Amino acid sequence: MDIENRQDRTEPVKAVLERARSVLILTGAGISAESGVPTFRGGGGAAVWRGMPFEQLSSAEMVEQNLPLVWEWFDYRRGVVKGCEPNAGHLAIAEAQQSGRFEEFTLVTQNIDGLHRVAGSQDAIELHGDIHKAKCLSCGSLQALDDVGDDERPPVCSECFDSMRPHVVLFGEALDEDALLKAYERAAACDVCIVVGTSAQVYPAMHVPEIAKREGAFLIEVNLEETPLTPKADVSLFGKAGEILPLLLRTENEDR
Ligand code: BV8
Ligand code: ZN
Repeated sequence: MDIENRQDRTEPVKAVLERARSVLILTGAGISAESGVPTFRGGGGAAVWRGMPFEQLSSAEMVEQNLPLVWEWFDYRRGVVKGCEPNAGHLAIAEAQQSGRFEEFTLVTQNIDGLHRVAGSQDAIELHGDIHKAKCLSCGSLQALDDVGDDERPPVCSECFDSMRPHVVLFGEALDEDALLKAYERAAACDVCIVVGTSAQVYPAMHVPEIAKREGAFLIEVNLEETPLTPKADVSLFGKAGEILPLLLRTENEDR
């Protein structure tokens, strides 16, 4: 089926959602774009900083080579996020979870901006960490960055006094096992998997929709453009997440 026919097929897709018992939503940077958070690969602006590509700045070796620069990079990114509010896409996902209309509702995000939490989503699986937290290099204890303040970089762990790093999974680093396994389990069990605003290039996060599809889920993609996931999706809804998700996730009788 060519792309044109897929566009704006929200109605039939809503019918599939009406029958769903378990829904899993995977989000990427695109869901925060309308909140003003730059994306990585769609020319959104975060791709290069101080002449370095973000993959190099956000890499495991950079933590060893130049932890102060890694802090500068994430403090800069946190500053950008601080001025951003959740958009209608984040809110539609939080409302769908709160509505209780699905027996099982799982939100998995690749984003580290915390906007799903601000929008009211509970228990989101943050596969790539949280830009608002610091993690100790030695004992692994986590601390909210608002508590450690901006004066000391790198922050000092209150438990063991070693240096702390951003609590973010960098390229070349393993994801949290438990978080990943939980995401895989929920993906294998879901009836509908909705993938929103991701260029579908980063692994192992992109195993999540692949597992869902393999185990029989109806796969819906919401993006501005085609991605490597498009050929695997049952439906791709092309457009802005902030416009499509409220249409897709809100039921008729919800007063809007
Ligand atoms: C690991 C935190 C091993 C940091 C991130 C070759 C092949 C396959 C894999 C690899 C490979 N070479 C290397 C790898 C592994 C690598 C990887 O997948 N690389 C890719 C790029 C090829 N993966 C890793 O390194 C992972 N670790 O493999 O470790 C290991 C195992 C055991 C022990 C030790 C080691 C770690 C990956 C996590 C890296 N950290 N983020 C930070 O934020 O700085 S990933 C980073 O990319 C972000 O988290 C981001 O979320 C993620 C994915 O990007 P997207 O979210 O998709 O964003 P993007 O800008 O790309 O796309 C935005 C999309 O939105 C676009 O499609 C656009 O059209 C759309 N959009 C825009 N506006 C809207 C919209 N859609 C709807 N509405 C809109 N308004
Ligand atoms: Zn410590």
